[in-house]
Amino acid sequence: MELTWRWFGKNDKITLDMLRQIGVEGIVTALHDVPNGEVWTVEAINDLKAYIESYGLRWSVVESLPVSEAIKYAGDDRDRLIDNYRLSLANLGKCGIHTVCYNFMPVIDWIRTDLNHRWDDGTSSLYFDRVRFAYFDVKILRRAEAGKDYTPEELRQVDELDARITEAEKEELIDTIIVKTQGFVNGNIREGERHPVALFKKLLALYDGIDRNALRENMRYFLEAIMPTCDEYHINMCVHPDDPPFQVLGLPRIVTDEADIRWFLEAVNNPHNGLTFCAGSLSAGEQNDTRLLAKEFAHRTHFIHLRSTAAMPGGNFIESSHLTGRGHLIDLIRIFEQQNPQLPMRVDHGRMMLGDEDKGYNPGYSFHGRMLALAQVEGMIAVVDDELKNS
Ligand code: DNO
Repeated sequence: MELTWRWFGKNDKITLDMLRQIGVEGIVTALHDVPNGEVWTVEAINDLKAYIESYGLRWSVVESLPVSEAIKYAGDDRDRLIDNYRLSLANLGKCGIHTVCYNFMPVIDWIRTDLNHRWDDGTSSLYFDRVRFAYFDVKILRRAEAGKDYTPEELRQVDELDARITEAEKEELIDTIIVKTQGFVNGNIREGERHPVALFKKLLALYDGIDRNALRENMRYFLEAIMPTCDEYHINMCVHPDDPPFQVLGLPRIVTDEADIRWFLEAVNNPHNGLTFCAGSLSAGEQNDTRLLAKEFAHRTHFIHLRSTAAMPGGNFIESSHLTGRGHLIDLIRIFEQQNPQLPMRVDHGRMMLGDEDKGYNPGYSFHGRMLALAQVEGMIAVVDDELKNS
């Protein structure tokens, strides 16, 4: 595996100098300043690429080239936006960047309810609490159909929480779900947005009447339209699974499990239409066994995210150590090293530890925590490679 690292551009407090020292080979990044839907120019791509290369590193993967909302809900200007997307892909290809990660999640990218869930040892991880999420849905968004999505027991706990939650905690929950986790990856909502709940409701309304089938058709339309460009410029597209991999807020989610993955790979059966194998996202779904998924889909995987989760009672989950949990990273490394040892891999998220807390890093993207995870993963890879050599 190529050891890569998600780096957020020239303003990232974690510098390329630091990354070179800890053994990173490839960079995963995006033109974060270009608004969603606008074309990534050859000049802008080459400028960032040259900067990365000046540190002896390479720009291995784009994460993400965002798919505008209007492409996902089939708005009036989707064809114009798809044309822009194709131009960006062509420009990336001309600059020698051939792996592009994206997602097809409506409105909201990944979801967590707590960014600082403490472990006994004093470190912290990201956490998803189903009752807190239900609280956000039922009591803060007040979504009309929300009651149907939760069990009577969950709704009882929501009421119980309502009796004791403080205004500050409510603000924090809103900030976590809509702003902090989204601002840096999703062009819909920016840090500093003054009315996030109102804006969020408007975005949700764009998907009224769009069910899983409609969203699937919109994904097929998008993929069919971009594949000729991918063929011409040798671009490997790799969709990121939905995180967490289940339906939320009445929105359809269509990259959640084996059947979903098989569907989009077969719907547009072109090797350039592939998957980002995110072990963390997939393992948060109780229906998923990451080892079976990796065996089935390794041949269409273009990019790997190594992270693990531990499922907790009641549908809650925590991002666990990379050595434990339902990600089964050792087994995944065995499968992928045999299938294609060149694949780019980044460790995804890490704990907050040893002073990461006050640096203002994007949630999940700590320095020490990810460095520790990278070292653990490198160790696993070395053992697996040794096994393979001697087998
Ligand atoms: C969060 C990430 C996601 C991912 C995008 C890819 O940490 O895993 O935001 O980058 O969904 O498009």
